[in-house]
Amino acid sequence: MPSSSKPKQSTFADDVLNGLSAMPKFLSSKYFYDDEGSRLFQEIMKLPEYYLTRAEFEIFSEQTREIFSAFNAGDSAFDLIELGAGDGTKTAVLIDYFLKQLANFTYMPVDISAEAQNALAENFRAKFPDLSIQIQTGDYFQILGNLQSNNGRRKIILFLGSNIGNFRQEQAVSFFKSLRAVMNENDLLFIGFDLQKDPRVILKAYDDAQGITAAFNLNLLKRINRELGGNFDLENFSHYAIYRPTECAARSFLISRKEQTVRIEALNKSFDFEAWEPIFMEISQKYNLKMIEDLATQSGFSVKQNFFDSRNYYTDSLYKPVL
Ligand code: AVI
Repeated sequence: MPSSSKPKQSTFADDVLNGLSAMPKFLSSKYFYDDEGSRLFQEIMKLPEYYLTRAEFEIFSEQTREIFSAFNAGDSAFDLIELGAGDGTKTAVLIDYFLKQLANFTYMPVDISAEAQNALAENFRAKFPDLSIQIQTGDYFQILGNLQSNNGRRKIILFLGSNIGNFRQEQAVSFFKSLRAVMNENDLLFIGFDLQKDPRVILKAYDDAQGITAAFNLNLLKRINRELGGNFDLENFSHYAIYRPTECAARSFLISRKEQTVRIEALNKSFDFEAWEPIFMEISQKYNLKMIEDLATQSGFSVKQNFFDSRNYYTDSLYKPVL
């Protein structure tokens, strides 16, 4: 494809302009993860209220053997490809077991940022000297597309941590359809879904007592100040989270505590806020089994197996391509 016909990737500045000009205003949570945002997210994962990470870790630790046999197809070699690997703590549990079973596989963490990847690779090389590891930096679909045509090995793709929950329904379908398009019939997709449960438990996970989630949201305003020359006064905004059981979705907002105007130099524009006006920041979709099945069907997969934690708070779901 000639480069001029490629769809233009929107930039941080474009997205901020778009979101703050809309009614109601919004910002995209994909921009939460600058250095400080990534550090705050590490803290969130350790919070007593944020059950998601521990639930998925329990599944990986308690059902390692079952996961291995669901992944395994005889003794054929495979690539274990992790999209957005983070620090790889959960995956390390699988890798340790797979190596002990003498499985023939290569671990491929995929991320757009090389920095996190290098730290992960260094850690895993020290921990697992026998592991074959190949860092892949760049666009998910391009990398998977290259693997599809190049090496012909089975691919097991991991998309963990309930990351799919931060997509709207139509975005989730289109994301999985794009993955399906670069998968072969024996490949598998392993996805972490946070399940519906007592709404009070969910709400607390997004409104913790120490205020770390509030700082995580407010950090995006700090990022706009630093990178785009904004003058948001963080004291004038407060974090507010809701969970709507009819939609199975938690949402977070930053609320303008007073009437104010914020200037963003890089956009050469000022934005007016009314008192108590919200900025929609993030959706965290929760699922039930019917929604997980429907998502599979709509995007060209069927559900091969679900793995649950002991409280049924969370599931890792194994999707296989439908021909
Ligand atoms: C990364 N993602 C799955 C987290 C979630 O639970 O939606 C992000 C997060 N937002 C607030 N706390 C954690």
